Order: sequence, then C-alpha cells, then structure tokens
Amino acid sequence: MSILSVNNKQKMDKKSKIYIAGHNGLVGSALKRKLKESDYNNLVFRTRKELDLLDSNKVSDFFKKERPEFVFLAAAKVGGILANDSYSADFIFQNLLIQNNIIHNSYLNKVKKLLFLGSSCIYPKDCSQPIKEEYLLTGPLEKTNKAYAVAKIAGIEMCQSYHKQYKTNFVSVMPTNLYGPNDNFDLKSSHVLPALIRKFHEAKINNDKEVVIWGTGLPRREFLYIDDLAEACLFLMKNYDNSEIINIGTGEDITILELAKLIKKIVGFNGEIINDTTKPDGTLQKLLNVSKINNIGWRHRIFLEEGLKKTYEWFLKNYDKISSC
Ligand code: GFB
Repeated sequence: MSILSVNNKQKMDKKSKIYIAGHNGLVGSALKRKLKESDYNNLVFRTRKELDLLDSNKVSDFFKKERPEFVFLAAAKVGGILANDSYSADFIFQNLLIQNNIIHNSYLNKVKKLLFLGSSCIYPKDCSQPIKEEYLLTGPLEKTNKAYAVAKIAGIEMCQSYHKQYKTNFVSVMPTNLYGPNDNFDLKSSHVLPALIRKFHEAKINNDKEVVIWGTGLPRREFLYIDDLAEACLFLMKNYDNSEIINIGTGEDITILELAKLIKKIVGFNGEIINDTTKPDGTLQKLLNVSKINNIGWRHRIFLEEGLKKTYEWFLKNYDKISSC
C-alpha cells in the first residue's frame, strides 16, 4: 500500500532546495548543522518573527514564493510532562495548525518529499515494550500528553492520507526522547534531561544539600542525542520512501533515578537526590523497537554518557544566556 516508486529526479541531492521548519529549535538546529556539514547548501529558513507558522495565509505565500523541493517539518510546540499537562489546549491547537499549514502547502506546491517529525508519545500508554510501529492506535494514550499525541497522530494520518489520495512522498518518523545543544533548560517547561542538568549544576554552585526530582524516579525513558537524530532524518530522507511510520531511537532505556545519578556524577554534585511525588510520573516505560530502522542501515552512534557530557559542555558555555531567561 505504502511504498512509493521514486525516480532520481525526485531524490534529494546537494543542490536541492530544502526548507527546515523550526530551524532554531533542538531538532531543527541539529538538522541545519548536519545538512551544512554534508554540503547541502541550498537551505531555506524563516525565524518565527519572519514567518508565523500558525498563519495559513503567510505559510501559503511563503511556499508559493520559495517553492522548496524538500521539507523537514521540525517546527512544533513541545515541552516536558508538566508543560504538556498544563497547556494542553496550546499544544493541540498550535501543533495541528503548524502541521496542517506545512503539509497542505507542501502538497499544493509539489514538494518532492516531506519528513514529518512525530514523537514516541503517540503510542498507547500501556503497550508492550519495546514499542513496535504497528502498536499505533491499539490502546488508550497517556493522559499527561494526550493533546500533543493526538495532534501528532493527526499529522501522521495527514501524511498517509495525502500519500493515498495524491501520491505525495510524505514520511512520518517517530523519535524517542531527544536531548542535546539548544534544548530548553527552563525548569517549568523542559524535559527531564535538560531540567536535571540545570538542577544539579545550580545545586553544585550554590552548595545545596539536595536536588529534587519529580515523581518516583521509577519510569523508564530512552534518550537519543540530537546529532544522531539529525543523521537518522537525513538517512531516511534519502533512503525511506514509505508512508508507514518508522521509529528512531537507541533501543536502550534507563530509569529516571539512574539518569539523575549519572547526571549528578557528570556535573560533580555531592548531595542527595529527593523525590517530589506530587509531580506526575507519566508513562512508566517508553522504549522504542528500532529493528526497522536498524534493518535498513541506520544505528545510533552516541551513547548516553558521551551525549550527556557534550550537552553539559554546551550548557556551561551557554549558561549566562540560559540563566537570564
Ligand atoms: O521528560 P519528561 O518531562 O516527559 O519527564 P515525558 C520524564 C520523566 O522524568 C517523568 C520525570 O516521569 C517526570 O516526572 N522528572 C523528574 C522530571 N524530574 C523532572 C524534572 O525536573 N523535569 C521534568 N520535566 N521531568 C514527554 C511528553 O513526556 O516526552 C511529550 O510530555 C513528549 O509529549 C516528550 O512526547 C518526548 O517523557 O514523560
């Protein structure tokens, strides 16, 4: 049903005009770095100020004017467990609008291929682990991020429907929890990994006795360094022409408490770790089955400890900016 036969003219090459939606975010900035490093220099971006992706007319004008051939759809409203839970209306509204605008205008303007970034939270809360692509829509979602997950599922369905009806080559990829340079380190809205880097660092410089982590520390998460994700996206843009979703991850997970202990060691904090169980745990385990992407030739290269060290280095270099926000 879903494999497309793609001729060479439809394939991305070094001269192709490529639009990265969301180029200043965690994912988009890594994609931009990776594409530039790989000599793809015909890149198009717009800052949020220059192009409001929530504005259908402006997105339509942008596509008509720029006519990109390839699109990486990395723009999204994202956040950690508390932000998702507290601002679910914003998460569903903004994500639906952004992806509707970009996917529909990509179709209207004959984009050769679009890569839509989903998330591992699209899978049912209690599905068996590691999570295979086929488990999508087989059970209820985790409630803390249901609004975001439903928006991402709508994006997948949209890519598949446009493929079915209009024969577009729109591919949906499902990354696991991501981290690295340019992440959001704001303690209220960030994901766990950048939050813990900041908490342990600030506790160390303030000589605090303890660091508080949310929830029981028992949930398990899989973490993928952002440069690996960027490499996987480029690999799939070149090698995967299929509207069936595909997971991107490491296939390895750890508990939040183990993560906290690892970050504590890397940062060099000597105090205690305390749990705040008034905060939600979310899904108990979220580990992707990555056989599909491994079997077509991609595997992650940066292991967690190395990725954490690189991220902490970046954090230290950018701490003045981070702490002033
Ligand atoms: O990364 P995180 O916010 O999101 O939280 P999810 C993962 C786990 O870490 C939860 C715990 O069990 C949190 O309670 N945790 C411990 C903390 N300390 C902290 C802390 O200081 N900050 C944060 N943020 N968490 C998100 C979804 O789920 O994952 C999104 O809400 C998206 O929709 C994203 O899919 C990848 O992994 O639970």
